[in-house]
Amino acid sequence: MRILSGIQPSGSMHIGNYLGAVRQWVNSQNPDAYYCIVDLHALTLQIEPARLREQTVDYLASLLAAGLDPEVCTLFIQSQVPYHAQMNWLLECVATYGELSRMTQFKEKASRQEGYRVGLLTYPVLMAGDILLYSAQQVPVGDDQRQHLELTREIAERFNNRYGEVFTVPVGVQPKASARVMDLQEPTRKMSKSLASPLGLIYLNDTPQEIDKKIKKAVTDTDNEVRFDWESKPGLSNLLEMYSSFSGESPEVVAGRYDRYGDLKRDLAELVIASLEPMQRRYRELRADEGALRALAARGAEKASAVAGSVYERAAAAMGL
Ligand code: ATP
Ligand code: LTN
Repeated sequence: MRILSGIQPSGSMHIGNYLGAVRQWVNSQNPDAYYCIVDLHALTLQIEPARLREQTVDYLASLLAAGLDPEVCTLFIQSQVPYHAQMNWLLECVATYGELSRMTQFKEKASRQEGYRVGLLTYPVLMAGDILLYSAQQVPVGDDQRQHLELTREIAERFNNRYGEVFTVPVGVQPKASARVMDLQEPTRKMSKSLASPLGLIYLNDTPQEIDKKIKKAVTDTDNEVRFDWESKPGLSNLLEMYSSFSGESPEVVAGRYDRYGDLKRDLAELVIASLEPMQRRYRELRADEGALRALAARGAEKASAVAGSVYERAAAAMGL
């Protein structure tokens, strides 16, 4: 199964990224799976160059620590495969201004700043290129990327109709649980790197004390009945679903074991701490050898380029270049 997905090296990786996307990557990795750290996407918002460089390596270590195996799949850095930027231009001449300006994520992010970059608007086109360059059949992503996936399909079909069959039309794949992990402080908003509220996110590298504190302070409601119900109990349901994602039980079964929010929070904190601990240990070992991480990314980019290059050439030729 040909798979491609990407993650932005902005901020630090959080459990929304892990449960919504990266854990699916690990479970579906195979010799035909390509995973990239999308550093070009990270330029759409303000980021210090030195931080971007550093975080890109952090992400390599985090993805390996989470369980990606470079002997099985291909892991690479987007900017090291120049076809992504080239394909972006071809597809900007296929996508329309109207459809890009209707993207929810664009409207949200643009409304929060003055003088936003053109890249913030065209970002889904770059993403479509990421996917189409690898003829991906499946794209494992969190729920927030559904709309961008739909647009990718639309662009692929339009291109194929206009210029001939070049692209595979991909489908987005969401996990059964935790496709949308909510912010612990504002449980009606998704946990997000770019809108980080200090206590709202659990990072994969948080200390046990930080995890404990954030879960204990998570916003719930006041009626004190432990019930899985997103409509009337978003904060509590978010915690139950998180529990269920780490333990493998259904959220209803977890809810049935508790009478008090405090007990659930205590056990959830313990479960999250224990689940992240082995990854944190591996992360520290891997991050210590930056040379090895960079060498691995270079090998990944070489493998990725061979695949992306041939699709790019076909797309360019089909358009008359
Ligand atoms: P931002 O919110 O600033 O756009 P992000 O936290 O969404 O950033 P990305 O690198 O853009 O991070 O996303 C990587 C993957 O993680 C994507 O597949 C995305 O759908 C998924 N993801 C992000 N946030 C969540 C979340 N709260 N719950 C589930 N999946 C998520
Ligand atoms: N837009 C995504 C990140 C992303 C991506 C991709 C995901 C960039 N390119 C290709 C899947 C496939 C996001 O913001 N989460």
